[in-house]
Amino acid sequence: MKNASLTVSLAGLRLANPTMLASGILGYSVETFESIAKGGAGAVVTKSVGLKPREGYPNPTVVQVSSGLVNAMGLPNPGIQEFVQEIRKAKVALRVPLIVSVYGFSPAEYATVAGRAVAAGADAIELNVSCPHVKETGSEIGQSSQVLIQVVRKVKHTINKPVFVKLSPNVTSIEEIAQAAANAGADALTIMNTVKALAIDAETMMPILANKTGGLSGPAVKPIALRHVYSVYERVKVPIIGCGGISNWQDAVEFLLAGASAVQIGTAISTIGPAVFEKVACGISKYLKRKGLRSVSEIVGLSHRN
Ligand code: RRO
Repeated sequence: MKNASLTVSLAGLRLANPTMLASGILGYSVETFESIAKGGAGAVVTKSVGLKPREGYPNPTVVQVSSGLVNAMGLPNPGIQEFVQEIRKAKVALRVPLIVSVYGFSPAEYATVAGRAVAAGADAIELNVSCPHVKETGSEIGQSSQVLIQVVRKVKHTINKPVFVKLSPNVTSIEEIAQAAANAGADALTIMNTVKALAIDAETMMPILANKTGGLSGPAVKPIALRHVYSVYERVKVPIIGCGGISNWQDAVEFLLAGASAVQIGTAISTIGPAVFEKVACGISKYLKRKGLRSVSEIVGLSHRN
């Protein structure tokens, strides 16, 4: 039997395989994006960029805990004016779709930054409405259906590229928020951002991160993300990108079976390196072949059958 096809069509984008670099884990340079594409990623998502440059929080900004990382970087970024130069270079250098993650403090700001990113060559925009620890943006936008709808509508009116919305697990009903994003025109939903968390040092008797609280990522959050993907898939009819603790092909397959059309990998890069993408893609391919299936799309949502 022939090898299974790993190609995925996601909101109009063509991915050679269903793995993507998750926003946040790596910086803003073309060289980094190239190393991720060489590692086998089907697409890359940049760190979140806003209208103005931001320094982010002082160190320490990341701490390792059992089964994951807690981070509070505080949205450090060069601002869109500076970043468009990297987007332009990346468009020339990269053979995989480039998705620019965008944040703002108002619907108009999200739209302005998204518009500039698309003008510079972004293939799609991912709206960060889920950063757990920066005031007046991130999850403060994404926890209110009303505010989220305004942001998504404004961005959709401004650009003519696919708009992904990255959702927060730190809400009462992710299904309700997901439905609101879809109603407002989201082309895909990325589920999920980090889980609000805290690490304390017993010796100093203080929180470890300078910002005190942060967001947990890595294997510890995988079952939470999987559950959110599973339950949003039953409610909302837009493609889902699974994100949360994926570090091997089995994890990725579980997300596809739960209803994700593609998966994002972030924290696992810090332990496995960029080769994680090829390893995961190769594992999915062997799995499909072993099951006698011909394409990734055949297993999307398959765990929902009665
Ligand atoms: O920069 C951060 O501290 C950060 C962001 Br923007 C985000 O979306 N999620 C996260 O865990 N950290």
